[in-house]
Amino acid sequence: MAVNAPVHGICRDCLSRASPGERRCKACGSPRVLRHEELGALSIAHIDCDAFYAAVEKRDDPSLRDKPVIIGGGKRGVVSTCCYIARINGVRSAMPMFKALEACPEAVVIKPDMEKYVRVGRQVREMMLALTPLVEPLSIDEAFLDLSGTERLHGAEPAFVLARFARQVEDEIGITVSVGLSYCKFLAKVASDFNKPRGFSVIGRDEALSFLAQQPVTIIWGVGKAFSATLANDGIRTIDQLQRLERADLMRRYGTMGDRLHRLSRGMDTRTVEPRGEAKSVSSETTFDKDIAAFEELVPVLRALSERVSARLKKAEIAGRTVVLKLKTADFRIRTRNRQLGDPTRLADRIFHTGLDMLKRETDGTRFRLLGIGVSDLTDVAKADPPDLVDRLSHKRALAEGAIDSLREKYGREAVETGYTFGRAKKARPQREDD
Ligand code: DCP
Ligand code: MG
Repeated sequence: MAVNAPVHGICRDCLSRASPGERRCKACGSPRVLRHEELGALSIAHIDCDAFYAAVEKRDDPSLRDKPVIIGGGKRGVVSTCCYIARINGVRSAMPMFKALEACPEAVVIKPDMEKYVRVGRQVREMMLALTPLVEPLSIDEAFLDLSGTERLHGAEPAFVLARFARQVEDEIGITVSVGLSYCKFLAKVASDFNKPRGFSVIGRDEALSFLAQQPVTIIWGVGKAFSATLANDGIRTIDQLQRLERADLMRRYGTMGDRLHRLSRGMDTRTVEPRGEAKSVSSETTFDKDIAAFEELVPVLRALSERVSARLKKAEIAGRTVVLKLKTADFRIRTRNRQLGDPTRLADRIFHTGLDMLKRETDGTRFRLLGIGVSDLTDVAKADPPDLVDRLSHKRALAEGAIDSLREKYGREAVETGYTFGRAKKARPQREDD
């Protein structure tokens, strides 16, 4: 197709096809013409909304348009996000509010309205799903999309479909997004972050190695503060240094992470875009008012959350075979731990004790801001918690739990509190839940 010839382009404002050699779009004069040699051949995208919460608030109050806006505050007193004007002044996500206001005293501070953001996030996701069923959400405002094989359906190549999508989000929802387009998830995500806001970056196969060579190791998925410090200690700061090391050498030094460094530093990433289907897990989580490090303080919370999960499993008549523990550290790192059970369960007690065992290993002085527990590998309740469990005690526990459940049904949930939540149930009750 002629439009896929290397030098042709797409105007991101009026969506006209731009001819070779035109710096600006002939139709509308816009300089935002997308051009790339591999434009017609790439189909894995990552889309991330720009300054998401702040963009929604600006949309809803046009008087904020040219002002620095910070979303945050509340009990934790930190910045959730801020608009790009505030970023010019040095404000960043997760910064204490007092520091943010020192950096940008004229900023308008707005308390987050999560319900509204979830609503807008869903709208954006619906629009993505109109492009392809292969949408893998990563968070409220970002997702991977696989547009392979959709060219005939859309009558246009993925790059064009994505440019049209970005415009449509601006026109219909009133916020902006940044798009990354590549041949794999890793580079699509790197690309979407590349010229935010309102960005559209393309990383092709031919340039992947040379592009990566110039980047710091921190752009690699899984290389956070601690690991990049380890690498820096070994004298490794940029990806070209990784590219020069053998796989075996990297694995000897860093174990499985070494393998990942080897592959990603060379732009080798075969992970597929995994759409989120039917509920694959049932879970409950809570964010604390204040970070917690002490095991004994986390235990009653875990108990209360396990009971919630169990109640929902019982109501839906399902059970799960894998217990999943989730923790978010004070510096926003997510840790998840899984354990598979012999038989699926819907009992709070089994969920709790399995979670407790995993929690023990994680409480090493790290401060946590979030704790969650859930089960996955869902099955029909018929196979759950058979009475002939290897662990004979658990049958007794199951019976006891049945009795507790019927008491609760009769007298309400405060009527029966187990030892772990007794007297602390109010504090331990989750404030926020995710399915
Ligand atoms: N968020 C938060 N606390 C953080 C980071 C993010 O509450 N430490 C929230 C607010 C953000 C939203 O999640 O609006 C999306 O996170 P992003 O990292 O995508 O940040 P933004 O969309 O705000 O900005 P960017 O333009 O960099 O994507
Ligand atoms: Mg974002």
